[in-house]
Amino acid sequence: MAYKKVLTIQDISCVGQCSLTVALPILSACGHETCILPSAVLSTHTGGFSGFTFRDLTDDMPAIVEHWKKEKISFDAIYTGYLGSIKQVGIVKDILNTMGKEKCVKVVDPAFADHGKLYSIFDMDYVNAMKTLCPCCDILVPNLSEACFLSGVEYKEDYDEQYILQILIRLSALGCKTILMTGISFNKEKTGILLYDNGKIQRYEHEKMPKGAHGTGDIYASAFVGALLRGKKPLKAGSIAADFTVQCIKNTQGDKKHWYGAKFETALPTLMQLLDK
Ligand code: PXL
Repeated sequence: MAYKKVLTIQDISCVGQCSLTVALPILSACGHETCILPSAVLSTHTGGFSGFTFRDLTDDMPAIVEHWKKEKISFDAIYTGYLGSIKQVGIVKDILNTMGKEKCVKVVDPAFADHGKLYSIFDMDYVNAMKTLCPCCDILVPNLSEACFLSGVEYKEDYDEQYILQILIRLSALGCKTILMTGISFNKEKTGILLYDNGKIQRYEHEKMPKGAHGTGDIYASAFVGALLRGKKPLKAGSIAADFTVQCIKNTQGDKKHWYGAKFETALPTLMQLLDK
């Protein structure tokens, strides 16, 4: 198996099982060297905790990247998630454009909204800045809320295929080459992922969980990148990531004290099995 070097850029939420505390172990478990560039350090994530601390690391980034350039460090894949500021989006754009090896796989998870609402620190200026990353990545991995904010289509919970197609066409117009949407459901029983590539749509349906868990977008995107770098095709990598995420939610359900994240660690053996299939 090829040994890949991946850079992931997202925050460190010290407590809360999201962003880097999820991406690093999942990508490592998939067998990849995982380098990190923290976008911010927070005491906890922002979804349900109050009074969290937030240290924006935007100003540290240029010197870190300069050092890497001097050391001739480059990456087989770059995967970005929750970022700390609008200024940082510009720095990340430069990283996507300059720090990849030839054939570097670039995955952008917009990571700024859920359930039709922006996460607490973000506003429409941030959404507009994120649009500028769309042409710089190979695969955009938005949930429905992020896809709506980026495309300017109103968020709905009840929708049909035409509605999703309209979103995909508008996202493509922003310069997205391939789009992998998660949590797309056209009926009550099932949900699934949808891969849009050059006007072609492929889908994978899976079990719909009655209740999600915080951080599952990061779990999904990390497992997707991990599987992709193991040589899986995008739809297969997406289906592995989806099945793993469902298992993470199942392993967390029923534990009321664990409201802030998913116990993804307990499902890593499932991920290993899915990768070997
Ligand atoms: O899981 C996305 C995420 C990442 N990082 C921080 C967050 C959130 C979602 O709320 O608050 C800090």
